[in-house]
Amino acid sequence: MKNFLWGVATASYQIEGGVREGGRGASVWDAFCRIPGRVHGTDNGDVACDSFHRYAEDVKMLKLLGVDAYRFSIAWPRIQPTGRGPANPEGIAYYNALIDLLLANGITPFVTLYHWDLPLDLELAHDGWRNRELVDDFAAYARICFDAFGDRVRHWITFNEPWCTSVLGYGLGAFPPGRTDPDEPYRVGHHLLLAHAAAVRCFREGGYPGVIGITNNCDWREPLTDSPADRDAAERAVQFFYGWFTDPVVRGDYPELMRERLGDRLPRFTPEEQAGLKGSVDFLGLNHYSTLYASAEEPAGAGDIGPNGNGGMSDDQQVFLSVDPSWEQTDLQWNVVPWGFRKLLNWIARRYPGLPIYVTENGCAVAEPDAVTALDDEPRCRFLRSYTDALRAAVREDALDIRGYFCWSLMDNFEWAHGYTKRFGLLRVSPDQLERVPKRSFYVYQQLIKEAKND
Ligand code: PNW
Repeated sequence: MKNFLWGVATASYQIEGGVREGGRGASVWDAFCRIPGRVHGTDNGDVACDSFHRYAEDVKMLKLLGVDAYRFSIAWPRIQPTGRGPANPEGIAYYNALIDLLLANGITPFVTLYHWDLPLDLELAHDGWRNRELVDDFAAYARICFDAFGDRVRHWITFNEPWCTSVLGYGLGAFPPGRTDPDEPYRVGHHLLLAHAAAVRCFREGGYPGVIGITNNCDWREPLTDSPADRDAAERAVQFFYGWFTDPVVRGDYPELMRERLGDRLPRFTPEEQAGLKGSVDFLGLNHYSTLYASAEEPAGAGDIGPNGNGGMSDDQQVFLSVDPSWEQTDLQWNVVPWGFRKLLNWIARRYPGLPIYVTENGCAVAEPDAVTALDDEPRCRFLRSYTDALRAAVREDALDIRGYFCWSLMDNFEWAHGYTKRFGLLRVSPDQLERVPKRSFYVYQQLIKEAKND
């Protein structure tokens, strides 16, 4: 595959540590980790993979892996410790050093501006994303980043997975600020979309070189049967998932069927806001991890599908989700269904024609109880082969405009509410052993990249 970027992804809070260094302010995740019962054990991101000090080791491993690109995120509280006010020079210096080292090694930086580590002050003193004022705060923060790094960074992502911030943070309470409300996810999502548009406007009006987009997550929903009702249910589920945050940035408004179902519970954009949102991406980012069946009625004998099912928004969608018991599952009970990935890529390309797609995350959690199991991570090797095969079929047979693929993740890291118990890395890193050690999947991915380049 030509003109295709192979990469790996990480996120600031999950790898950096150094939370009280370099003038960094506290983030909502620092606080959330201290609330008993919210995160596994007493796990937190205080040290994580220590990338604040060991970023040169990360780059060395990226080089060895042979990737074209590295997707990482900037911690807002390193740049603006309270989320407002002037830039913190030490924060800028850290990312300058990382970016320069990447470029010196021929690796293209893909920078995510927001991967969930909101400055804590904005939450405590300003109600976080429930407050529309954060739209301007985010745009001001984005401008600082464009000014500081825009001479070298040519690929920008405003938000990582606004669906997770909205649904997990405000609907299910699994992420900060840990709220459970039926309507707040829609309000918060609305503000995130407006903040995206404000940042993109600033990027484009500022004449910075390069491209900007958003990363939305989506699982595939396969109709359980061929009935029109089940097909509609599956379509509805994908529109409520990917469409919620992608229709506005491409077409200027929410999917019609969301409006039909939610009425006034879904906030409205003014015509001016619609104009700002429409076409506010140069590419679409997709984070994809799993597939479920969708049906209009509860399937007979459907078991509990666990925490990644209807996600609290089921009443709004009227979709029932179920699994095929023959599907292999990862250590997070996410289903390994590579054909679902290919179908989703086709769905996206059909609904949003003309936009390049980057797969900004895909990967799997593997149970790795000891070092021997970890280094011989067979299930991850198979996962990567099967998912990159599906991707290559989508590019070559379905002729989709997909420009890159980023494996989640470069290394084991702080897996949010699961702490350090779930492992996604190509490199083994543990809280007591911060040295980066390649697993078998590291070499498999290295090989896959080489093969694909000769395609
Ligand atoms: C993504 N869900 O998170 C994030 O972008 C990463 O930071 C994270 O480590 C990775 O996937 C693996 O979890 C998600 O519940 C978290 O559907 C939860 C869900 C989806 C994605």
